[in-house]
Amino acid sequence: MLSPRVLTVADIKQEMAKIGVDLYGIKLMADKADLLVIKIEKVDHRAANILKQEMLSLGGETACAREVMALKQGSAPALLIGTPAQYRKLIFKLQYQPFSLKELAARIKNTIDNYFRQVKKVQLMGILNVTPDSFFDGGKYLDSGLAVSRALEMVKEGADIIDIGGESSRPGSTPVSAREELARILPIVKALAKKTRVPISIDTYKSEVAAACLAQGARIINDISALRFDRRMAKVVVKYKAKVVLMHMQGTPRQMQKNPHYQDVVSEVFQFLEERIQCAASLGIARENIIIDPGIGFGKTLGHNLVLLQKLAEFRSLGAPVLLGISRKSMIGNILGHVPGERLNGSLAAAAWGYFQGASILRVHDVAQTKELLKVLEAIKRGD
Ligand code: 8Y7
Repeated sequence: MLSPRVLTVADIKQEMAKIGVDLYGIKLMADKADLLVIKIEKVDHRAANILKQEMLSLGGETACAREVMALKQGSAPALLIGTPAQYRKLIFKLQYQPFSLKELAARIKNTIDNYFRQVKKVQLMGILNVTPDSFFDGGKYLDSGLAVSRALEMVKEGADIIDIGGESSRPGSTPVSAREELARILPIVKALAKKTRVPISIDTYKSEVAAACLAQGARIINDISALRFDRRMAKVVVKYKAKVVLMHMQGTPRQMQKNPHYQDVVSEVFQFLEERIQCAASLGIARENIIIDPGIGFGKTLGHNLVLLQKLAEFRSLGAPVLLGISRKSMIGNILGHVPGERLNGSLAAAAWGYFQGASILRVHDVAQTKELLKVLEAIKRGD
């Protein structure tokens, strides 16, 4: 029998080995099984014409609006279509081209490398809210002894990071002072840092809160403003060589859900994060200390959140680990019609999606349950 069947691209190398293709051949040919579409947001028309010709000559494509081909002055988006092998040749050929194509070639190379970089092991960030008003666990851990116990319990359950927050960022919530925020979380950070080596993350946008907690052993700053709300934050992160989460948010927690609006939510969030990475790096934060996050639910409608999740893998092109926070959020409630206490199944479904899209860190309330989910997914991925 001929038995023709479509193979999943993930195992192309394995399939080649099985039929006796030699190692060099595998290396050469596996690249041709992949088709990568790369969007460039703004290409000079003249450069786009060269990209069109070069990609066509390599058997690939460059798609752009008709006006671009008319060679009128200006710039426009373009979609490159090709295999990794074709991009390699393109990058080489662009070295000798004008209109900043050499720089574009370097960016394309970097983007492909970033996109294909494997997540070593997905990490779980367990959420600990020490607030009276967080939507799920608000008021539960106001006693610092209870809070520390819950954190240690999450460590036992498999948390790789504990994220401690002292100010709720739920839509319409009222800000608290740095003093109040510190009074809530600093005793917990102090006690916890002595009891576990699991990195402590501080969910704050205030440099004063960050500095005090980093001085007591916290290692990560989870800044929902991506260093925008407090101009001294970057300096504190640099001083303590901390990691920082740069999250996208449209507006401020108080009014972000009033009327979220985007032309193209994925492009806009992507470009925002690209700009914040550049800003953080220019202020002295090491690239390897930067984590990015599309900010599910922060100034976004259900539709915006769904499209961001659908395209989550695209954010890997930025070369920073991607954090996904979706646990028990209203987005899950909007789909299922459930209150926060009944959103575990939905949260696990979203976590599984995040895993397959290449998220590096999942921020969750339910560490034990998500850990089991990951164990099963990892076994399937490994195939043993
Ligand atoms: C996120 C977050 C919250 C998130 C990051 C909630 C503090 C709302 N969500 N931080 N914080 N990403 N990095 O539902 O998605 O937990 S608060």
